[in-house]
Amino acid sequence: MAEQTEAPSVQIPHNLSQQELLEIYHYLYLTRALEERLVNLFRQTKIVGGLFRSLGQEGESVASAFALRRREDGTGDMLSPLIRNLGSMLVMGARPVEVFRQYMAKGDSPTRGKELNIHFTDYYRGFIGQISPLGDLVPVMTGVTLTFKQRGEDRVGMVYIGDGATSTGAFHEGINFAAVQRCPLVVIVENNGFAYSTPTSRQTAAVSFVDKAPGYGVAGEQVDGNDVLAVYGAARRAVDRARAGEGVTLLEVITYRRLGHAQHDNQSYQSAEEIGRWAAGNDPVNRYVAALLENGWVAEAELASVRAAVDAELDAAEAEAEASPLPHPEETLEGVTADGQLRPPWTRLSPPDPTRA
Ligand SMILES: Cc1ncc(C[n+]2csc(CCOP(=O)(O)OP(=O)(O)O)c2C)c(N)n1
Ligand SMILES: [Mg+2]
Repeated sequence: MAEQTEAPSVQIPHNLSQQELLEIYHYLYLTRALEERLVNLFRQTKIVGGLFRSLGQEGESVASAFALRRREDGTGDMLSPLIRNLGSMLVMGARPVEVFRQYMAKGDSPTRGKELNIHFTDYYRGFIGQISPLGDLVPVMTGVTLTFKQRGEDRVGMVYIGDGATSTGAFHEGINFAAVQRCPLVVIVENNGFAYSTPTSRQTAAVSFVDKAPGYGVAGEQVDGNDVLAVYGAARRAVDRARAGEGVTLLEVITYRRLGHAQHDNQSYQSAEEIGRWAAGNDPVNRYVAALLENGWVAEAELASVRAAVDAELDAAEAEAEASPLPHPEETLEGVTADGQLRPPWTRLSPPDPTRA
């Protein structure tokens, strides 16, 4: 039994309940623990392709997605995550076993071994998996939210974009059109200091990304991305604005990429001192836990029972995914085209006739 907490002297912000605070903690811990297990699998060469971590950014992913209306029947809000938004996917209902299977390219993974990591989509749970060309999901989510508006559906979209990806034409076209159409869209610019090895200062001459909001005629807000409750509050305001028909918000979250671009990147271009500073005093999970305990909003025993439940869930999910079969080779071309018919490889100008091979 979890011990009873005393009535808190400081009010929990943003109308969150104690239960919701624990739910947020569940997703934060789940994201970090799941990624740590993925690192072990990567080192055992059980992961196919790269491994991208969100260490230090779990807070903004989880807290922003938590502001959305989450349903599993295709009537809720919708988000489009990036490679570092595992936390957002989990909040929307992605299951750890699916993530393990994806990373291990198993035959029963959501994309049946055809896509990597967290690149998968579920319209019912409300996530549209990212594609590699950066920035392109902004116009896609503009289209999605324009559809919500035209159909009169009470739904909101959220799209994440890195500091680096704001330099693409797609970002500009997408946010501009969404602004003009007053789409119910929240654009989250994750300013984590780097785009691969390029620092943010070489990405834009603007002092900050939120300064771009007035240029597009949209609402703008900047928030400390490692303050979980502040991110939730800002995302909540942006989502409420969108739902009220007040159009787009550009929300800049300030955070820091504490690891390299992916596991293969030794981040030699980042200063060890700077990484250490963010790790020691500015870890989003530690800061969140400190706020919960200092204000008496939850008890340590309740956090411990969340961790125990997540660890057990991950043990089961990992074992299940390890036991999953690899894809059958003959499935390689199945589900690749919409009509299900096999087409010659588009990369060849004069495709060979397979019946004569
Ligand atoms: C249009 C395009 N250009 C380049 C790349 C290669 N690329 C993949 S991730 C990345 C860095 C992205 O940085 P940022 O947008 O800041 O996101 P972060 O990795 O920091 O989360 C680059 C250059 C790409 N996928 N798409
Ligand atoms: Mg970046």
